[in-house]
Amino acid sequence: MKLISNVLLLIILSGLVACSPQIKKQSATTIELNSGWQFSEADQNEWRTASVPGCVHTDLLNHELIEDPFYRLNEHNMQWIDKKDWEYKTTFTIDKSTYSKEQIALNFEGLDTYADVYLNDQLILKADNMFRGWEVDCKNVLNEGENTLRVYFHSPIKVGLDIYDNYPYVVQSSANDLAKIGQVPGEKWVSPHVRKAPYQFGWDWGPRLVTSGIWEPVTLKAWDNAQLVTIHTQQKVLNDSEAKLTSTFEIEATADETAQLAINIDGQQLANKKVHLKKGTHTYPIDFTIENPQRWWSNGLGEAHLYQLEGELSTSAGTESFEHTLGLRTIELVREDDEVGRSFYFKLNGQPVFMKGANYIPNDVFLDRVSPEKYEHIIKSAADCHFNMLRVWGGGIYEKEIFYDLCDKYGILVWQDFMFACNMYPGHPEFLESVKHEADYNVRRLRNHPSIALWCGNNEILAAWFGWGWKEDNEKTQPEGAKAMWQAYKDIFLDVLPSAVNEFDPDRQYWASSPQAGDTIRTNKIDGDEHDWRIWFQDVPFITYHDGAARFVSEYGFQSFPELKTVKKYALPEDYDINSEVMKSHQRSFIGNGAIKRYMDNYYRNPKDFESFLYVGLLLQAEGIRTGIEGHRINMPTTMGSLYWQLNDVWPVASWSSIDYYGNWKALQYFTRKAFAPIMAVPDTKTDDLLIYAVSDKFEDTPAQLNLEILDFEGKQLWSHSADVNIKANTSTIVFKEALKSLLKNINTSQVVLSTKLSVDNKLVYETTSYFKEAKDLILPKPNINTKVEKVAKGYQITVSTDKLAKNLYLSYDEAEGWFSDNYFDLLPGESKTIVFETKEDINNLQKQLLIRTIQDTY
Ligand code: BMA
Repeated sequence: MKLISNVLLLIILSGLVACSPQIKKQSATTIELNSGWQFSEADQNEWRTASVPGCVHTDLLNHELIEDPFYRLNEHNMQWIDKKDWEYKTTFTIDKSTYSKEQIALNFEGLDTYADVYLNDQLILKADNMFRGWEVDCKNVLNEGENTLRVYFHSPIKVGLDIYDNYPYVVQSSANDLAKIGQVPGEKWVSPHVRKAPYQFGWDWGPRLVTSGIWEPVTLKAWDNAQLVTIHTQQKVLNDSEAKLTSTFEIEATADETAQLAINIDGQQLANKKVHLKKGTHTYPIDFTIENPQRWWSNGLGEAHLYQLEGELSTSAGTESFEHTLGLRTIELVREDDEVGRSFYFKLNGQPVFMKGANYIPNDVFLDRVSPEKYEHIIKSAADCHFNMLRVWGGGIYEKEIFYDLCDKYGILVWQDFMFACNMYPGHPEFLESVKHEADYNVRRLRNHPSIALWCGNNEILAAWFGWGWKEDNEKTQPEGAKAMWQAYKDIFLDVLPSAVNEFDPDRQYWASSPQAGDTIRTNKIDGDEHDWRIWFQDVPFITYHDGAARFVSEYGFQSFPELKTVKKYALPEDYDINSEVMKSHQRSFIGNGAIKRYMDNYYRNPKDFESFLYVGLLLQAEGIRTGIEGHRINMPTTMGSLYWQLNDVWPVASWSSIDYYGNWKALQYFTRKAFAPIMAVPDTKTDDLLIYAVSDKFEDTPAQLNLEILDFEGKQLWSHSADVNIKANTSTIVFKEALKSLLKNINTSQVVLSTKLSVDNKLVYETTSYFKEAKDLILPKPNINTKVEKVAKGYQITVSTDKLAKNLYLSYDEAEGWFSDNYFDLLPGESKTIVFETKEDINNLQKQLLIRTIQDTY
């Protein structure tokens, strides 16, 4: 009924207001200014074509003025770039009708970082923060006809050094600021002072390549009467029969005027309203109702249903619209006292949901290189592996729109950090002002995305201040500085940022630091979120993950080098040794190689060569983090989140990532698809009993069949067990328990595999293999593996079969780009499996080119 009455109203009103798209009179003209740009080193007058959006490094690369910065040790020779100033310029023409508009503004959506902008040689803007947009009125400086726009970028290092040298104390940074590689005089940490992507100054998985450039689009907007600045849509009521919403229009008007607002959902007008615009910038709410709403669910729990919202402002000058996607859901971070301590879990649409996912960093050190396809590949990979959350970590960037659009679409919730990580920060008024603008800008930009679940102030600063000795060290060496740094912490993370959330996105919660326990303490196991780095940094075994970790594990991880195919892109055969200069330079963790080696010795036999080392290293990481995910999930509902460190890479490197820089899935990514499965079984063979946990994310109990088998490596069944089990909803339950001593009485545990299968309605929903000994202690026979390769529409289909256990079978085409539908899996004796290698390339001599490896080949 409601809809019909709105349609009628529309017909009546259409006589008054131009509503149909065909007859829409544009009230605003928007011109893109992203072409015709040139760049030059400042004062050198050597102008060459440039890309906008872009950066100086990729422009130099496109002109072959520098070599590939990722290749071998090239990064070290490119440190001069960030010590120079650079200029960008373009010309554009303004026609009469645009020029005659009342208001004309230039919009810079992102300038990296210290940028003086000149229009027709007149300074119109001095920018100093990469993370915000800038709108500049330019009517008085603009010409009808030709105009020149010039942007002068000051070296962020030189500006940073200037601030650093004149600052009353040293702002504590971490060793992630690779000032030494950056060849910064005195190895000074300038990064805390510069509001620019922290990871470009280096990180323990990243190169030191500090860019300058116009990294987001530039537009010019001209308008008469009024402009629709933005819309914020808030959900007031959501139940099965209706969603009541309010869209608040922010409108800037040049004079008082009567205007018309309208809301269209999926092309249908649901509300309109006459408003009296007041001169200046003001807000105007309009209410509307969606009948029988479809909810937005996170991946795995239902459809991530999206509505398309279009808000229209019509004045006597014409109609302007603003669009955003709309997802109807409730989300809440639940913090309640309980028998363990205090909960930390997300409730989506009223249901507690275990968060499965990873930490996300930018996809390149040069942001302009990340194609829409790359974004989609990364987020679709996460969704395909049952992730429902990514944490946009605070040392990268507030991501581009496309990232959140994809998360909305694939049902991936976003834990959104503000861009502050592992540094203390200055707290002088100009800095706080800059941070305030940055926070306001990004909260306003992103708040309509249903995927965003939480705003978080920073990464590991609270932990560093209280737990890494920063407080004590600074209190000793620079007491006044220590006081000032803590005050700045409170100002930024307990005032400026939460105020921005409160003001512009009051429906979402704010969490000051990750990790944090309670409201103040850095970390503990009973309250808040936790970064569990005992594994990796403290050398404890992987099984420690089963110890009943914290309430929500927002970081934990283990490194690997990428596969050989990726190593080949940055290293020569003569570098194939993890201690070579090139490989060491592509390993940024100060404990990296040693930690990998020590853990490898605990679980695997010594790999016989470099290629074997890479492959075993990938398995080591995958097994370790699988143990982590399983440990967290079996601890449900005490633990309600497992976000490992880290999903992706910014360059080809040894890191904690599960997908390498080129988009190849490491073994870990394949393992997450199993470990994050909606229903899974976790065999635990590490205590006196064989325990089988069944874990479910479903909201109803699932009757299932459990099948267990112990097989020798030739395929002979030595023991089996089948039972009907009830898999309890949204928790973890033990569905099998038997003393290992009696179970393994006559069994040689170095020669057997345990196969665990869960079936629902006679359909296999989960299977996994486990062992009673570490891989190094297994006596593995040499399997005979058969392969058959056929061309299929998407690429090639490979069928593999084996006579004996093929442990962690790995397939690769070193020379072809593509993606294997499965890899690094155990193939049981007598089993066969069909895998698709998706590729656009034609591969000659397929059978020969296919490389196959199992653990048995590594020693
Ligand atoms: C955490 C992250 C990153 C870092 C990772 C590995 O501290 O927040 O700072 O890269 O650990 O050391």
